[in-house]
Formats: sequence, structure tokens, C-alpha cells
Amino acid sequence: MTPIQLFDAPSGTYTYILMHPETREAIIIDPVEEQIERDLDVLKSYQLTLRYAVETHAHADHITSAAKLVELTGAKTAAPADCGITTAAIQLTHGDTLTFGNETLKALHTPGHTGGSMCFVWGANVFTGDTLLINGCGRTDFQSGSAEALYQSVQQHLFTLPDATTVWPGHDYQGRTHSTIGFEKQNNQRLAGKTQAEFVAIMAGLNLPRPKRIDEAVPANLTSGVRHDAGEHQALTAPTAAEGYAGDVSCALAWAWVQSGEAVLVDVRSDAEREWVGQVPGAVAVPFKQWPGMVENADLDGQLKAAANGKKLVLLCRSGVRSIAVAKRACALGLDAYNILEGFEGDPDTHGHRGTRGGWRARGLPWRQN
Ligand SMILES: N[C@@H](CCC(=O)N[C@@H](CS)C(=O)NCC(=O)O)C(=O)O
Ligand SMILES: [Fe+2]
Repeated sequence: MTPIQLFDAPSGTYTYILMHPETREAIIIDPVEEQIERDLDVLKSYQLTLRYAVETHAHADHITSAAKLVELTGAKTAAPADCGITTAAIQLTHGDTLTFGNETLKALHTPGHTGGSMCFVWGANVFTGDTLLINGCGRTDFQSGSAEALYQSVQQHLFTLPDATTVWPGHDYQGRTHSTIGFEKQNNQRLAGKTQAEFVAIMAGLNLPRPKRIDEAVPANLTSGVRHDAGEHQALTAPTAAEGYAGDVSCALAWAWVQSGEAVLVDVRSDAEREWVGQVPGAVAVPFKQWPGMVENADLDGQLKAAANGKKLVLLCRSGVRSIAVAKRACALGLDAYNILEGFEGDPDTHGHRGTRGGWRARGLPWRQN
């Protein structure tokens, strides 16, 4: 059993197609938007029926073709449950399996490169995404990444696989294609023989540049590759200046900042609104009521400072009124606070179609209902 390994040169990304020869059922892992014609040709030439388009994580460097692939092939999207890919039909948790013909792909939750990242085991193969690369590993400096978590994921879930297991990485930037667990255990310069503290120090010293496409890629990948830059309000334009606070940002830019670890999203709606209308995964709740005295309130000040923890704040309410009041207060406290335009539901007076135009929810950004 060997996967078909395909390469996207501009992003250095590997895509894998796995098949069960008798039934011709197949799975694709980490497909790339620009390579959809190539991937459809491969599926056709091997007469494969695609069952699942699977992501190892919400990528920061390229856009997935998963949504388009499933539309064209009838497959289902599957993604790690903790990645916030709200459109994925199957939300994978640790130990879950996907079946194609008589074959099984098993998901391992391996946080570190991102909080939700997964690796997938297929017989004597492991698809390591950006958790373990050949003589390297994924960076841990954005998207809820953690060097400590990555070290533990590798030690607990990857270096415990048989030494002969073939490692198929999510990327390689130097032309290498695959490795083995035994070889990486012995030779990986970041991980072999390193203590957790040594590994954390190595990762802290990398100082890698931001991926060029991160602001465009992450929001799109959270909806399986459906772009958010098509609509008039959705472009990832720079914040616009505002009086009394740091500025106004679109929902898409706010989410891009949250995903890249630059900003914390604070939801200032009431507990009831969040519970009944819906909420944003990972948001910090700081309910704010517009009654006299509420703005200058030690409790509110403390919660805002704690939420920011040195990062930018992006403030969300229903339609963008309360969030401005709180942004002003946060900036008066010395924080770097932005208002999210249109809020969670959009403004019915501005757009006339409440819930269908404008607002976090209508724009397809991640949210969930209790
Ligand atoms: N230069 C690339 C970014 C490459 C990058 O940051 N790759 C991530 C994976 S999404 C990584 O973990 N790289 C590890 C490394 O370079 O050591 C771009 O702009 O897209
Ligand atoms: Fe990545």
C-alpha cells in the first residue's frame, strides 16, 4: 500500500491520494485549490470514486480545493474537529476512522503546529501534515500553535509508531518526499534526542516570516476553501481609522488576525444573546450593557486587560454599537482595540436583509449554536 504523492511547487505542499484497488474507492489528503484539475485527472485515470477530502489542519499557506472537489465528485469533507472548519461534513476527533473500500484511515489528534492539527495512519504509513516534517516540523508561532504541545504530540503519537512506518509530510521545501519514523527519531535535528525544553528553545528561535497568503488562506480554509474576498465587504482590507479607538475591521480581517494569533476576539453581547443566537469559537465573553456607569467599571477594565494579554482586541457585538463603546474604553486603558464592522448579525437598518447580508454569521465565518 503506497499513496499517490502529488506536489504543489509554489507552496511546497504534498497532496496524497489513497486508494483501495479492488473497489476503487479513494481518499484525498490536503488538496490544493490550484491543482484541482490535476487531482481530478488522477482520480479519473485510476477510475477512482472519491469518498473523502480530508484536511490535516486549516492551512495558512495555500487554499484547499476540498469544497470544490466534493461538489464535483460527491465525496464528503472531513477535517479535525478542533480546527474550526465549520463546513466539514465530518468533524474528526482522536481515534476516528474513515473507510474507503476495505481500507481504513485513522485520525490522531496531534496539536502543536495548530491547536487542531491531526496526523492520519494508514497501515504502515503516517500522513503527518505539518506536525512532523522531514528533518523538521511545522512552526508553532500562529493559529494556537504550541511548541510544548507539538513535542508531546510527536513523542506520544508519532515516535511510538513502528520504526518502519513511512512518514509522508504535508510539506517539503527541499525536494525530499518521504522518510520513516525510525529515521526521524534518530536524525531529526529539531526532535531527535532533544528534551522538551531544548525543543521549545529551538522553536522560539526560528523567527520565520509570516506565510505570504495567511490572511487570505486561513479564512477560506475555515470554510473548506470557499473564498471570502468575493463580496464587496469581505476583502481583507486594512483597518479603517476611527475616532477614539484603534479602528474598524471587517469580520474577515478580524478572524484572520485571531487565527494568526495577533488578536483576541472579545464578544460583548449578553449571555442570552450568545446562547440563543450563536457564538464564535474561542471568543472571550465580556458581556456589556449600555447603562450609565457601565463604561467606567473596574470589573470591565480588568476583564479587557486579561483578555488582551498583550495582543490586539477585536470587539464583536450584535451590530457594531456596543463594540464601539467597549473599543473606546479599551483604548482609554492603553489597549489596542478594534471594532468589528457589522457585528455578529449585521445591521438591519443598513442592509435591510437581516441575517442575509452583512455580519459575522451571514458571511460564513465560524460560529456555533449551543
Ligand atoms: N514561505 C512560506 C511559508 C512557509 C511556512 O511557514 N510553512 C509552515 C507550514 S504552513 C511551516 O510550518 N514551516 C516550517 C518551517 O519552515 O520550518 C509562505 O510564505 O507560504
Ligand atoms: Fe501548515
